[in-house]
Amino acid sequence: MRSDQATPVKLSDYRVPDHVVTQVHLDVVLHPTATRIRATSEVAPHRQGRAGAPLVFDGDGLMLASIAIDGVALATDAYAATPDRLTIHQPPRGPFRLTVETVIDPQANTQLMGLYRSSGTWCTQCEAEGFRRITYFPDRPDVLAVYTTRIEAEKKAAPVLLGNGNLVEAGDLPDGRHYAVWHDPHPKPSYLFALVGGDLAVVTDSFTTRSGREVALGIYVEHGKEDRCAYAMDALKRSMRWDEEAFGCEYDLDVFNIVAVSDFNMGAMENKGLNIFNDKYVLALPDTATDQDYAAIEAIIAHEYFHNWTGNRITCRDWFQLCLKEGLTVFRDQEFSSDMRSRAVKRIADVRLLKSHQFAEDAGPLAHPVRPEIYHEINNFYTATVYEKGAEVIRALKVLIGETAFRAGMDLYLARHDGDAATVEDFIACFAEAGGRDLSQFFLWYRQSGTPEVSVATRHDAVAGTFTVTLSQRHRPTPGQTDKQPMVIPLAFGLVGEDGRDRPLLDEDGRQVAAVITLDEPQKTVTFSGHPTRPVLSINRGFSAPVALKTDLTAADLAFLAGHDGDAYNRWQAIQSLATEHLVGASRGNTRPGGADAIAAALAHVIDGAAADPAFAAQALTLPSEADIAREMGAEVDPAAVFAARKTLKLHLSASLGDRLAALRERFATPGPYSPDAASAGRRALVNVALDLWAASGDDARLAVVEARFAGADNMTDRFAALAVLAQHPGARREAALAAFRERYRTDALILDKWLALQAAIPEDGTLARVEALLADPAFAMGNPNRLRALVGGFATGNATQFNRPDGAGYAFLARVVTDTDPRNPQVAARLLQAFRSWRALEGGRRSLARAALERVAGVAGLSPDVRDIVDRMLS
Ligand code: 0A1
Ligand code: ZN
Repeated sequence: MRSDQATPVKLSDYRVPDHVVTQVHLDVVLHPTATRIRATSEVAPHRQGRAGAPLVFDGDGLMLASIAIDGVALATDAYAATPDRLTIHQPPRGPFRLTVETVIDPQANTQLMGLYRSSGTWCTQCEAEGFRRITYFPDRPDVLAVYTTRIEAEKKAAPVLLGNGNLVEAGDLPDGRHYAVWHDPHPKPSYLFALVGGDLAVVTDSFTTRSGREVALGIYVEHGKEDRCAYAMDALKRSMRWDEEAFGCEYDLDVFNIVAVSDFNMGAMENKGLNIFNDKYVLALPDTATDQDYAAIEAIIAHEYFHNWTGNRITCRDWFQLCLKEGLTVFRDQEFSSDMRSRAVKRIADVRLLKSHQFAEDAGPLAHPVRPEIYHEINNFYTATVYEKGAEVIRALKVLIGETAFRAGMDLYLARHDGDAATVEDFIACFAEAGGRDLSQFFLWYRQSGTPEVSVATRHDAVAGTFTVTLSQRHRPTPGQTDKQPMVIPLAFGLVGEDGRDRPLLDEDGRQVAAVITLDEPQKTVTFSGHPTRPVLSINRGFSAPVALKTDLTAADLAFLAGHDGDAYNRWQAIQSLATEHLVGASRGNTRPGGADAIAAALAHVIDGAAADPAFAAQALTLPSEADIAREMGAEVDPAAVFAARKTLKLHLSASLGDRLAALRERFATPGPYSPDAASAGRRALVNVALDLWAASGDDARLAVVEARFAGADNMTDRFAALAVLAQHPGARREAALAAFRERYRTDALILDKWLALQAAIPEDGTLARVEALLADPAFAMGNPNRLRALVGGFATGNATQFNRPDGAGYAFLARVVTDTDPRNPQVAARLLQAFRSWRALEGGRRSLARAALERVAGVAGLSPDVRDIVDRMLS
């Protein structure tokens, strides 16, 4: 296994490969511990490569069994093969056929990269650099080849054999064996290669593309889980249709298969024609999945499908361009979900996620640009910055150049770069051309890390009837970046009059102006006329730019916007700002008199108007999280004080809004059997968030109602929501409900993950001991990423007071799990370790305990490059 890789990879070092592979024939004989792979590649020197260069192919932990060129075995002095590299000293000057044979052990592959086994199924994960764990190959995204894969296995162990592309041949062999041959006509990089072999059930369907191609759809799952695939299949068909309508992208093979596996490092993978999924994002029934699970399945099914064009047909030149496929595909899946559900509510959910994950990343030691320029371990760059900020940057581009130019730019990109391994420059050039403008300043969004801060000051002149807005931008230093340039920041806005309606936007000369201010200098002042009375500024509407905003809006302005802003996103934001300001103050021991009452009044208004959009009301009633408050505080954070401040506010709201909250249960009860549609989900979300606030008082009669809802629920959403409320309140009711849930789902690991995560998040001193005990529960398995993320990840990222215990035991626990996990699965270990990413913002005592824990990790010999990279950056 690789460890402590020393030399970083730099964008500026990019060179074309010396050799390319245009076609590959893979012959794979599956075996649990000795799978044999014969790879025959058509190799040619690259036109712009170095003439006469040796051939160097990547490997990772490989053993070469044989090697031949054009059918002739190579003399041992003609090449050198180490586990991580194959070198042919003097390869032929023209095209030739190289055959290499390797033997690998899928059973022993606990990293879950390359070819591995999950519950007896052989499957692959090749992004980013996993293909080199299967065979020697130029394992880089700019080498595009046509793949033909023959898979052979014992028929009993693997009746199902799947590959990329279309099935061209299959048949039986002697001795109970069989084979299948798959051919993918679309040239692709090695990271999109996949194969699956196993004893799986399949659910089938079909889709006819707009030009009339019949596509056979299959979702492969463990036997007995067939009834849990219907929602994923439906989401897939809706994705295929939507991509045709919204982006003109049509599917391009006769087959599209999805395989759900139970051991997977990430969410899912877009392998050409053969998407492989973490089963968490496929399987759903009303009794097993929450509304949130359904929404995540819809989004991830769509995301992987949309990669077929943005990622697969147009791929990345190198891994620095990761956002080219990821940011764009997240943007596309967000648009899809917005069209399927409520746009405003989706936007709020996306911004919540962005702020909690990406803003936190950008503010700490792991900050990096959307397009990084250096990395030690590419696996650590599948980040919120590359994905979520990468999507936000595209959204901001759309606001900046307008919808028409944006669509024209997308069309141009898809047409011009089909079949290419492209760069972010190629992408942006299409919009510059389509919009007829210079986007070089815009490109800073890809190069500068950190969240831009925008300050807004306003001045009203009643005599002149003018309203003046002064905006300025500030960029704090981030790792490796001290001097930054002013960026171009498109801020959608409106001026809201006393009647709650937007006033006309007129410049000083009375001319109508656009509803976007583009801040492209350090400071900018804009004056509007026609305002004898002061309007209220609603800015960054729809979160048009991913910035941290500081405004001079008063608490009264915020309350007004919460009730009247025509932009739903900003109505939500106003409430959040009101609550956050209060909670930040309270966490530092300063509360403004009447602060909690003002919040209660705003929420009462939300409740009274909830019928207009229950899902929106649910978002508005959800208080800022502990992490949200900590992020706003920025430094010297005491998580116990944050928790106490939030708890106090909840108690206040529980008391003052009690009857209103209770009434929501009746008003918004969902009639009839469970349906995961957005409208019903919105009603449930509202009822359940109200239940949580209402029961926050801890009053026994209220908890009895919650307990009854838990026992009587006919779907997972309501059952789990009630359980989560009970979990906040120590006592017999909680323990009984947890035990009942455990018993009901005892054979369903995926559902017990919810049970593990919920207990890990209990904000009480006893939780660490509970978590340690759960490590020994049969529901837990250290080797399974979902289990680890649920229990240990749930504790480290979902339980601010207990992970940040003042005695440091939470930190020590995480450090221990990370170092234990690292030798087995470095990627998962490195991800868990990122729970420390905001450690520098803690108050002194916790800060030094966190540092000590990180230093202990750093001191472990033989760390993987993944963990070494994270811990080094965290401490530097
Ligand atoms: N491209 C996938 C993400 C992914 C990345 C790495 C993986 O293996 C370690 C797996 C999946 C996506 O964006 O969905
Ligand atoms: Zn993706």
